[in-house]
Amino acid sequence: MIPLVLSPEVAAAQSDKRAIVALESTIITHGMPYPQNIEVAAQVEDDIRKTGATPATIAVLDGTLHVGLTSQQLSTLGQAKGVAKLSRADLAVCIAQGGTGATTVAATMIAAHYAGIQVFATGGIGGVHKGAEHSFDISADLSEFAQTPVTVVAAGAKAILDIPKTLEVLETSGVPVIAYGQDDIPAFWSRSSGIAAPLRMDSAADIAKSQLMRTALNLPGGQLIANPIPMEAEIAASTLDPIIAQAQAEADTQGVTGKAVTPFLLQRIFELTDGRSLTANIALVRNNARLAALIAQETINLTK
Ligand code: PSU
Ligand code: MN
Repeated sequence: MIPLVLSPEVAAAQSDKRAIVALESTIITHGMPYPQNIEVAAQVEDDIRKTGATPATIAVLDGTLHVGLTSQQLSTLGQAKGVAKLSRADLAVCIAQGGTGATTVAATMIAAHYAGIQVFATGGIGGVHKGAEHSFDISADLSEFAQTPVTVVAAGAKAILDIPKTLEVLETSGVPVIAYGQDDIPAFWSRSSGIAAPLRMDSAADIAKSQLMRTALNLPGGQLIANPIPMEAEIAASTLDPIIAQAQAEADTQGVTGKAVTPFLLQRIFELTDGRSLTANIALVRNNARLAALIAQETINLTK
């Protein structure tokens, strides 16, 4: 009934019960400029393959939900103009209307779970935007964590978001926010936000075990793993703070709202840092993919 296609690589990994890591596609269409978006997407997939796990990039192409894209499909999607950004509200509509769209964290979690994939790697999640007390701009990603059992590895909340408010919303929804290997919540481009993480874990095996334990306890929902950017790639928060403030002010002046906010801010920060934000973004996504592959492998080991 659901038009679903697994790539041959993902189908083979499924039937052999091998580790699979889901990847989102909004980061490709709305999160990074062309041509780096396609290069990074391919690189991240290869990072996962090198660990022995299988990558499954998720998108809707002409009304079909794809779990795993061929390199041709990735490249076409990465160059396409005006691709829809699909969150929880948009996924079924896009499929029903035969459309093409890239999946956000929320929609990727839904599709991954539907396809039986338990681990997903990305760069940054959506969260509570600065000024949300006026705009009510809170990403649907947060409520997805409360209901869909997928472990998501991200580099913490991006500094374009209000990190304390994002943590509060996740706490209210009962979502475990777990810093990997440190006490602080990482702040995407910087290793530390100066804010203590609610939880900490130091091994992929523990992360895999706690997701399985949630499910065993009949607790719905997933976990957010906040993995700090590699040291050599980080950008100091003091460098970024004024740039983020400028990008945010421009968004406010230009009346940017809704789905357009996150892509607008990312693009302006890319321009204002002369591309440095992108270099850091690439390093952290690859780092997250490698950790996600370890967690996926541990999950397989524990469920054998
Ligand atoms: N943060 C990033 N890069 C991204 C996104 C967020 O650093 O590409 C994308 C993800 O797909 C995320 C979405 O799920 O933006 C959140 O959008 P919104 O805030 O409109 O829910
Ligand atoms: Mn939003």
